[in-house]
Amino acid sequence: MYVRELSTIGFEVNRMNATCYNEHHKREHKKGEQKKMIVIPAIDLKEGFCVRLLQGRKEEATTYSNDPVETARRWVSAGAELIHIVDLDGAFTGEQKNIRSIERIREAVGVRLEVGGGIRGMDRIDHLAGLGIDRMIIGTLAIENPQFFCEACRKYPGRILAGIDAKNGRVAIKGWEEITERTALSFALEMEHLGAAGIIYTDISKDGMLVGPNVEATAEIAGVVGIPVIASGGVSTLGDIERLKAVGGLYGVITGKAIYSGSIDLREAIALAAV
Ligand code: AMZ
Repeated sequence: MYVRELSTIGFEVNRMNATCYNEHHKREHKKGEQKKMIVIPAIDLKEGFCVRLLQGRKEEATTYSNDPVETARRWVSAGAELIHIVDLDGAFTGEQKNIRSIERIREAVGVRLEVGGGIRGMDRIDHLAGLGIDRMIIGTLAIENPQFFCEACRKYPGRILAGIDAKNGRVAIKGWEEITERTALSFALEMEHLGAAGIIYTDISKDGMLVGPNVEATAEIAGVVGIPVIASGGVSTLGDIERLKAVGGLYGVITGKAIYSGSIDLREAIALAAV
């Protein structure tokens, strides 16, 4: 299976500008040697509110706060060193709608911030970088325009992450309302080739469901790429964090609903993952 996937990648990459390879990230990240992970709290923004969705469906939003800055401060005071922010309006429509909230979070906290959702052009990346956002996450445009993804990686080395959101192993885009033919595995390999600084792998059927992460699929992705992988979707207990740690070599895990609903205490999760 891997052979077929890899040859697909070779074909796709060959069609593109050969100068677009970024060798710098290759195999720098040593897999399986360490179990320590960071726990990354998520702030998903919809019309300025902090929400959580069920399996990404916008009509099933639960609002947790009308104050994203206060939420960010809360995660920082629990020990977060990196916050994952998604502009959901941006992901669904392609037009970022929560930039002001993101800007205010940036002004309020000193920890690293990664932002995705609605990044559909270099001007959007430039703008976020200008605001002091540390890492930008690209999903839809990485599928639609790999050349662009590659150019972004060259312009912002170490700061562009591929957001790979999968449903039954196939990559979803545009707010997860469109499922492509691409397998998450082949896409992950392509993203690594093109210079991604890391991969955020989300299992859509688990997201917001508090049913436990898809450990097998995450391990499969982490097993084939040499860049850092962050697991996302479904984490609901400290046991889930233990299971992801046991995979070995995962850079981190994103948690959303679990910390908002209180099924996980962020401080405890950070401490557990850090050893
Ligand atoms: O919940 C959703 N429906 C959703 C979501 N959380 N749709 C997209 N996203 C996130 C992805 C990634 O971080 O996980 O938005 C980012 C990708 O956005 P885009 O606009 O580049 O496809």
